Amino acid sequence: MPDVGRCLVMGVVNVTPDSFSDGGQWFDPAIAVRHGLELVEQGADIVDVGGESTRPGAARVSLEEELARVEPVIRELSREGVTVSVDTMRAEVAQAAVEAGAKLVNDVSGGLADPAMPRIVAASGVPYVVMHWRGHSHAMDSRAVYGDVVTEVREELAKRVASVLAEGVAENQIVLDPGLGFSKNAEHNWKLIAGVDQLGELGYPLIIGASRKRFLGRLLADPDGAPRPFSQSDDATLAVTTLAAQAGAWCVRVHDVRPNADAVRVVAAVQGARS
Ligand code: PMM
Repeated sequence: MPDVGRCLVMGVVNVTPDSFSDGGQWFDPAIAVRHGLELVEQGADIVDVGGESTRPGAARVSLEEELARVEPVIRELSREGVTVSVDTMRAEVAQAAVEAGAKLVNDVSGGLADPAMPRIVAASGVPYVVMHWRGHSHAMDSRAVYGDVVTEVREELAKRVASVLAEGVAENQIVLDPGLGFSKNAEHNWKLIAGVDQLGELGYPLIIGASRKRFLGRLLADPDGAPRPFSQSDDATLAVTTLAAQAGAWCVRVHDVRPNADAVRVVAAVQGARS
């Protein structure tokens, strides 16, 4: 992974007809590749390519469909020299993606959806994002029940770490993610953002994905309570990026790259000025 002495920016390319905020926009492989290259021009360090929507309530796509969506895009972006990550819960997709040039596996299920995933990632040697997850899209909202969300997410992530290490993943491959919006309501998400430093105490790099999620739209609801549309929550995403970078996050996963890339550079400049 690029080591640039600041929080990294991961730009999102969802090659899906139905993703959370950008579903359908980059569904054509050539358009997805062009968008990935644009994100790099705008300052993305990593381009995250996904072929399965994880929005609440989404149905799963077949393995064949997911592969057909992501593989050509990953191959072409990698050929262009882009550092690509693959957003998948399937070991076979992760394997094909790494063979096509992906340099990171981003598994929103943290190895829970496909038991073969940790071994495949261990063999590949690439960094592995282990996200906090309590179940597939159809079930995730009903599992958003916590006493102390930061403590529980931290404990559940620690268990996932122990499990993937036992499967052969190396310590230095692991990146953790609290999984904002995945089996979490707005209050949980805010607590987790406030608790980034506590999650960092687990000793692994952290990635934070707040971009265009429902909790931002709810915070910014109009006086009648109608949530702000996703497309108008990018300034709020930027605020989360700034806070996360300041708190020591390793990477932020965002849709609107340029302002976030600017923000992490501002944070790095201020931190540099302090030391
Ligand atoms: N969120 C989404 C998809 N993949 N990966 C990681 N590591 N962290 C996240 O928070 C995350 C993710 C859902 O957002 P999208 O549908 O807008 O891509």
